Amino acid sequence: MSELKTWLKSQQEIVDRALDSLLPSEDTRPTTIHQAMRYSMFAGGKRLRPVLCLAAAEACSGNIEAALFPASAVEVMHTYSLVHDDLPCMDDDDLRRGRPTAHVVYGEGIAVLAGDALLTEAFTIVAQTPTTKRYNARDYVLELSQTGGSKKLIGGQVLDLEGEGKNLNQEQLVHIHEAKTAALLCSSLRLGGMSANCSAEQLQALTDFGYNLGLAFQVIDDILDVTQTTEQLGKTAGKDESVDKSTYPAILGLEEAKAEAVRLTQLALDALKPLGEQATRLEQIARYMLEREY
Ligand code: GRG
Repeated sequence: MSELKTWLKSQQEIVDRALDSLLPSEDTRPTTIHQAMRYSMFAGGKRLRPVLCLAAAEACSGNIEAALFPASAVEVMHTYSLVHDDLPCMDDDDLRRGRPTAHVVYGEGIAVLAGDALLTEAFTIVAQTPTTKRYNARDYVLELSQTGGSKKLIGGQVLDLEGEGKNLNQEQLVHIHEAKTAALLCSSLRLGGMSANCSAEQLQALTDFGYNLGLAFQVIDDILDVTQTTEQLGKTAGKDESVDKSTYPAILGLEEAKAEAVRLTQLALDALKPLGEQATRLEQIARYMLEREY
């Protein structure tokens, strides 16, 4: 596992360098907006989506230089969604990744605009992905815009807002997570594959892997929320204890939620079979995500 951690760190550094060169510098006028964009971009995120994008390109015999455009674009879109999600009119969070959120530091107006600018920038970046025999800029932009739109990321946020304070059932919860979490993970993988001129069969494998991995990621995130909170409180975790009503542990209980994470991860791993040995990194990442500390 430590070899994987070293590899992940090296990929994160490569992605950070690409983001640094692709985004407007802090002294580009008007400087406030560019500083706010960079404040949120370089705040210590795990870079999971870009790393998946690069690993998908590798699984389809692609090269990292081409894949760095979609890898950066998905992280920029992800960051926009976090900046807007934290706003007072949404989740109203003061902290993100252990630091004050963008609206706390720069004010609400600049935070809204920084999110808007990041979203726009994501398309500028993804459109620069080199053309392959099968895919071109139109395909890359369509892929990202469908995922960012009202049926996926934004639609998921709408369902989340409308579900606040309600007891959602598992089907409703899955629907939100498909849109809010799985869609962008899926597109990260698909864009990596597309930048590597993947075949239709490879693209389908990456799609199925991304969908199941995205749902597993969310189940694991919900579990960690419970176990880490109860750990902090010095308690033993149990069903429905100190958890939001609309999470997997709240609906299924902690043990069932863990079993669901294992089941979804296995579905993701099964989906990789058509990609053969070249998908080893993707397989390792999926297993590693499941082993995140409970
Ligand atoms: C369009 C405003 C708007 C929102 C779209 C994606 C989203 C909906 C909201 C972001 C908040 C959120 C909790 C999304 C669920 C996905 C998730 C667990 C995000 C956190 O991703 P990590 O863990 O974060 O990869 P880091 O900080 O590592 O980048």
